[in-house]
Amino acid sequence: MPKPRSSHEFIDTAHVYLKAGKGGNGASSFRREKFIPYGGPDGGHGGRGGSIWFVASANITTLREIAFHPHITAGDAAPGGGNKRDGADGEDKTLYVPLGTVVKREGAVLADLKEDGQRFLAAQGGRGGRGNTAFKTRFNTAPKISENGEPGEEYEAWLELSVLADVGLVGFPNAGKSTLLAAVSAARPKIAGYPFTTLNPNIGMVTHKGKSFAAADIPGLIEGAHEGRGLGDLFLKHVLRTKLLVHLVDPAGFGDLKPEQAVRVIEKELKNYHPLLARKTAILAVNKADLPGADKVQEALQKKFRKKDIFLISAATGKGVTRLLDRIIKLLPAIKEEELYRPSEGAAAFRLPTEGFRVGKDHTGAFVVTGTKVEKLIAMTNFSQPDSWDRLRRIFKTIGLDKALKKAGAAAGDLVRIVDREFEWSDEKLPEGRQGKFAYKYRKYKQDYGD
Ligand SMILES: Nc1nc2c(ncn2[C@@H]2O[C@H](COP(=O)(O)OP(=O)(O)OP(=O)(O)O)[C@@H](O)[C@H]2O)c(=O)[nH]1
Ligand SMILES: [Mg+2]
Repeated sequence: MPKPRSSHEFIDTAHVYLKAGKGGNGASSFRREKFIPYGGPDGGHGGRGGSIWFVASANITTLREIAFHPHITAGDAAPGGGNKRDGADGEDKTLYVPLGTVVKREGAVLADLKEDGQRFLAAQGGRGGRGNTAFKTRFNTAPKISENGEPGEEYEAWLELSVLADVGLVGFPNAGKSTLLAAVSAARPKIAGYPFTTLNPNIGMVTHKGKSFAAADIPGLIEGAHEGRGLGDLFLKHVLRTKLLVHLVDPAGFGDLKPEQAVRVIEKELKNYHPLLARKTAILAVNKADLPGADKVQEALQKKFRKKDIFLISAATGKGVTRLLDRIIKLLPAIKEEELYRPSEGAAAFRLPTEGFRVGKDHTGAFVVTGTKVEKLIAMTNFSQPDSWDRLRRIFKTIGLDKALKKAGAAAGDLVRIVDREFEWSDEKLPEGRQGKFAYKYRKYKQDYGD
């Protein structure tokens, strides 16, 4: 499991391992009463395994907690008992994530958690196994069959935070991005007269003339950021979802770069990171208007970028800031948010049990059967009950597994492996009432499931 990127407070990715709770085993039991030596079946059902939920919360700003505790489990359920007692459900686990957290599995987006309180069922707990009361039929009034609980859903997920803000502040280090955010919102980012003061995104809510929007200040960019220079482009994903960029320009330029060159470098870096950033509406603003020469820089830039309306502001004195905010609240309502993370078919796609199965062969010549439905049947069969075992053989026949194995060349004595069980193939005619080609003989292949 890759280590979180840094031990710093702000963590925006987490690679986690989810394991929902196992369903409880069903019970096989019979009523005992005076004068009724052999009462009816009364085995209760197992409880439902606990599920894992992610809930978006405006009070959380980082994936830190989750990144440092990546093994996430929910509670197993209790088994059913006699006297029709059903087992207790396993406890759910709820994890709070910041707004803007995207959940991925095998590259597919399962969920994009954007709204406060939005819940996502990340891993479903297993169904409880049915007790023997459920298997009573007209022909079998005393079934000695009960199911094991279904295993909980289990997989590795990637969480990625891409903060949700309407406006992103970009530019070279030291341009005054944090100063501007502090001037217009209640956010208190660190401000200092040296580059790379800001190491994490800061978000502030701006209220201007009755309108509100969220603004994000990210660490400064330098040439080659998309190749990892400076703090690189690690933080550019946090402006991907903004509607509008405010590109702040230091009238002194940056290092040897003149302001005009500096503007072009930032524009190139944005474009190289993602074409979407180049397409975004961007406002250019020359900051530090209180310093001599800033107005000349603004005029010169205006001549070079004729199509743009270039602002002249001072984040420190507030000069020109009202006009800039006026423009932002005027533009924002008309800009549509681009759907970046479309939850494809969502988690449901991974949950559909595949009806089919595959028959293959391993290097020892044993037949290997795979498929979610078949594997689940194995997990839920109580092999200590001959009747359950019989039921499984019947199901294998019904779903065509016997035929498929025969077609694949299975002969008497061959081994058939499904998950952690090994069965012996039999060609013998089975006694009355018994069906299927799987011999009684079976053994566990790997670990013990504990039934
Ligand atoms: N004179 C003057 N100085 C300013 C103004 N705005 C910011 N500064 C100064 O510029 C320096 C850098 O400001 P920051 O807000 O930290 O710059 P930044 O763009 O956030 O820088 P990084 O976080 O390193 O990317 C600080 O010393 C500020 O006081 C302004 O309008 N006028
Ligand atoms: Mg800063």
